[in-house]
Amino acid sequence: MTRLLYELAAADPDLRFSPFCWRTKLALAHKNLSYETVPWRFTEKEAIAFSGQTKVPVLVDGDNVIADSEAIAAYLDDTYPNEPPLYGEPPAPALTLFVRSWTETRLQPALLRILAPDIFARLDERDKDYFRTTREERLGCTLEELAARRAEHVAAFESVLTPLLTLLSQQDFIAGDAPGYADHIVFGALQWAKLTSSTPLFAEDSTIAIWMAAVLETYGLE
Ligand SMILES: N[C@@H](CCC(=O)N[C@@H](CS)C(=O)NCC(=O)O)C(=O)O
Repeated sequence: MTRLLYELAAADPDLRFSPFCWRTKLALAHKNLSYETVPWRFTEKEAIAFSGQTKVPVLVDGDNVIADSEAIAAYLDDTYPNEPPLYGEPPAPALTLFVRSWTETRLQPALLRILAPDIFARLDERDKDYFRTTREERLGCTLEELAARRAEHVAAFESVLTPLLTLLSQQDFIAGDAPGYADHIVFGALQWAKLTSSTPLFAEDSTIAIWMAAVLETYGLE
């Protein structure tokens, strides 16, 4: 059986930059599950219509179709209980929810203000109008206005990072001695930044870069 993951791609089909898809890719690696990816662009809604919604990641696992990174993580723990758990025992699932909440309400919005113009430049031509319209509406300003205030947005991002840097100065991973789904969630956001930002947002010898490399190394990924 081939397991399929529909994953967001840029004009370059090898540039897979979605923070949510990265969560799922690390979750699959954590569960020792192999898969093939299907590159997908923002405007290819019909290609994932079978999943009943309009976003990626979408996982096709045999007869099961699961959309939404959170639903996929829960499905993987339910379906593959003999593989290492993503969430672990209580209270870890509840604490992971807090990490997700911080990532989605603080970290990713701060990054989107920096990255949106850079992502736009990397997108397939077919996606550009859609991305500009939806993101300018979401952010309340044009991509050009965002780019003009990049330094301000980078400073805001650095401030948002403080709790993560404090944590990683005391332990190797967010989940403790080894990465768990909380690490996958935050890694996805920072990998999105690493792959799309026109200028590096953290140095190669920074705490963030060292932690990201350790997460990848855990799963034998590059
Ligand atoms: N809650 C969803 C969010 C997924 C999501 O927003 N995916 C983006 C790619 S990073 C997407 O497919 N966007 C399609 C669009 O904006 O139309 C999850 O956790 O999987």
